[in-house]
Amino acid sequence: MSGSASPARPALEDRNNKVPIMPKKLIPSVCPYCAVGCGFYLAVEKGRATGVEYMPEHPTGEGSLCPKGNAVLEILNHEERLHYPLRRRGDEWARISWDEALDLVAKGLRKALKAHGGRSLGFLASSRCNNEENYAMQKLARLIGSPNVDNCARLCHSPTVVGLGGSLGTGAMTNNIRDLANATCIFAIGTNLAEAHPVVSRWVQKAKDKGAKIIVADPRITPTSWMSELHLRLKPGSDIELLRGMMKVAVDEGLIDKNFIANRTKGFEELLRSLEGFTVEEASKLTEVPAKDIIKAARIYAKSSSSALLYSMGITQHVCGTDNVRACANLALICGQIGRSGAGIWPMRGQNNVQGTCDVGAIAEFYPGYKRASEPSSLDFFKSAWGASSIPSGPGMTSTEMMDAALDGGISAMYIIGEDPVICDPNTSKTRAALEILDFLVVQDIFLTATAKLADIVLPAAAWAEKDGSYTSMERRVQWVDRAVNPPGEAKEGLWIIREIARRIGIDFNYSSAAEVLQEINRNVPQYKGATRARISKPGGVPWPCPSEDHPGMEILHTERFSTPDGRANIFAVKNVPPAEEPSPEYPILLTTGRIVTHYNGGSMTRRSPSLQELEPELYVEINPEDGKALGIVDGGRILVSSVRGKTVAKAKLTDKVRPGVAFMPFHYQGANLVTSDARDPISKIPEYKMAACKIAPAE
Ligand SMILES: Nc1nc2c(c(=O)[nH]1)N[C@H]1C(S)=C(S)[C@@H](COP(=O)(O)OP(=O)(O)OC[C@H]3O[C@@H](n4cnc5c(=O)[nH]c(N)nc54)[C@H](O)[C@@H]3O)O[C@H]1N2
Ligand SMILES: Nc1nc2c(c(=O)[nH]1)N[C@H]1C(S)=C(S)[C@@H](COP(=O)(O)OP(=O)(O)OC[C@H]3O[C@@H](n4cnc5c(=O)[nH]c(N)nc54)[C@H](O)[C@@H]3O)O[C@H]1N2
Ligand code: SF4
Ligand SMILES: [Mo]
Repeated sequence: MSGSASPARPALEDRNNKVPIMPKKLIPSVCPYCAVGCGFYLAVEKGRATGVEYMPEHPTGEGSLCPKGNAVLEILNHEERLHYPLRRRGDEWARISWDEALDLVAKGLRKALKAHGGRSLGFLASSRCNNEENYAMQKLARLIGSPNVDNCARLCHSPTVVGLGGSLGTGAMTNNIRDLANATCIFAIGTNLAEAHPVVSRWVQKAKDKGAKIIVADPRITPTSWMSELHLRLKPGSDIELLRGMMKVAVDEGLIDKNFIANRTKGFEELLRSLEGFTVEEASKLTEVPAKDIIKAARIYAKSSSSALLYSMGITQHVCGTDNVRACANLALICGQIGRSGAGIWPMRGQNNVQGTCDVGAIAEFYPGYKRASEPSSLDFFKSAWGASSIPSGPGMTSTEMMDAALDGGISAMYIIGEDPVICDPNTSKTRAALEILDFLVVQDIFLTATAKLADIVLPAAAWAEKDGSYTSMERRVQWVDRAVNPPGEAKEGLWIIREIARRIGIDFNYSSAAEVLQEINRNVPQYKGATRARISKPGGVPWPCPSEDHPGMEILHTERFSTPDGRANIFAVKNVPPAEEPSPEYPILLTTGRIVTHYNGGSMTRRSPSLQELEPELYVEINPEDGKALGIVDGGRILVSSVRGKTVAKAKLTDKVRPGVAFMPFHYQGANLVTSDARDPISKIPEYKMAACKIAPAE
């Protein structure tokens, strides 16, 4: 394999062996946290990672890293990393050998298979792991006969995959991150990029410095809204009304792009009909945003020469998440703000490899390359590609549906890689009960997470810098990372583990390296055809679609035609759906959850990272001082937050950043999701993390 920066190293086959010990060396790497995909160098001395050095030539980060990226070594070298396979007996853990562990896993999965068939098995792939591991994982699931393979995109951008995919033909970011600097208006709705994607805010700032207008739609005051000149502080869950109000203004004031609508879209007439009789005043009443601000936002967005629309969890994590996404697409389409430099839709994706995990088919609705799991032609293609006599048709169960199915007996065994549903799924009591009732659970992680603690077998995995493989960032950039150091103890590369389990179940996975799996991805995922290892090893890699080895990869999508079958974008006339849960006299506060800059998701890594943990050590809830006064809550006091599902203790932070009647809680700590709602969007099956009715009282 050519093009790699590091010396020839042994393949998976004989990987008991180690990376040779060399004097200090800088090895290119990619941040293992979020989907911005910043690059840096790992300084490796005597086989140990000793420093992080900046990579100014990286096209996205240009050398910058946020606090999490800067602190990666605190977790890579952490003393609590899993070192050995573990077997649980009651509350006791016993260290076992790899042979024993792999035999037990194969036995557990085979037993479920024999008793209840392939469809009784559930697989959670990991958006924290590389494309090669995820490709192997979904292939294993499907070769066993289970269509039930999913990943954490279910909890964040499944509405993008199905909603934006339906509108534009491709459910991915239309432009790249650098291109934000070319926008003259940036409309960020339901996304707090200054905290969740800090390095992206550099590009927003560059646009702003050149005079771009920044509009933020978020119920809360956030570091992102501080960057804006217009903050639409809408009522949570009213985005469709806001977007309809803006579209109504654009239509009435003749700000729409008639040529674009006529030549490149369909469905506009129906949208027009759905706006008949709707007024900005009504939108204002429903959203609690002043009518003049809705009008101002619409004018700026529609008139600007190139407007970027950015969105994420404030849009997707609702029972109407898919329709919210479609409404965002509608606004961009009728204003012709898509398919050009600076104009497009930027879904701000979450995990370092959530884009790639979906691309390579570790998702319930799709085989690799977004081939529909329900289409016979997809099955024919992969039967032939994999030399399989039968593979299951889908869609399989989503991760959220697997938990329900575990409770009613439809799923009896699960294999979870790099996900922590006990902390991250909504309604923790239910999740916990679902995982506890399984006949067999195996968890593969780098730490002993709350989820791993429920497993029968825990498998210690290598972290990103300890294995080879590729990661696809939110801007569709496929980037290769070489193994820089050895995993701790007996921890193994995920691909090796999956391969050995497959072999013990009688599936002949004979991959000798991640590079070999990438070659199979190049063959079977059309978007990745030219994304060969040599090409994606340079800083910044190559963006997909990359249809051939001499193609540079596409930075901007939909310039001439959309990727729908007829080349036209679909405008869907959508109407708002009320949240599943509204405040009531007993539960009068609307609780919304989300992120803070210092912590990351379930916190298995950042809460072990001393420099990050000391900044925000414990679970807190932001409450408006007016509510605080009425409820007898003081700033810094202990409070009890409860919903119909459960309760948790936290610290109160009294602040005007949230409006009266609304409270905000970061979910990075044990306990937050005891309270949240598991109501789901019927189309994408995403949970409504952003809306739960709760009551708050002093803890004593
Ligand atoms: N520091 C940090 N960075 C991360 C992560 C992390 O845990 N920590 N996680 C990564 C992952 S997996 C993801 S998916 C991304 C997510 O990144 P974001 O989507 O930016 O994160 P959130 O904080 O969940 O939600 C964004 C905003 O939506 C607002 N919001 C809530 N309800 C509504 C509503 O009804 N309408 C509107 N318009 N806005 C609303 C919230 O107030 C919040 O400010 O971040 C990634 N980056
Ligand atoms: N209340 C509330 N809850 C939410 C959200 C919200 O906004 N509010 N957001 C949701 C969203 S958007 C998401 S994406 C989910 C995230 O849900 P999860 O994906 O479950 O969250 P993470 O904490 O990122 O879990 C990833 C796990 O992978 C492990 N890991 C890291 N690197 C590796 C590796 O190389 N190999 C292996 N095997 N394991 C590894 C980590 O230790 C960690 O345990 O949370 C969701 N939960
Ligand atoms: S912005 Fe994301 S990818 Fe970049 S350093 Fe921070 S966490 Fe890592
Ligand atoms: Mo996410």
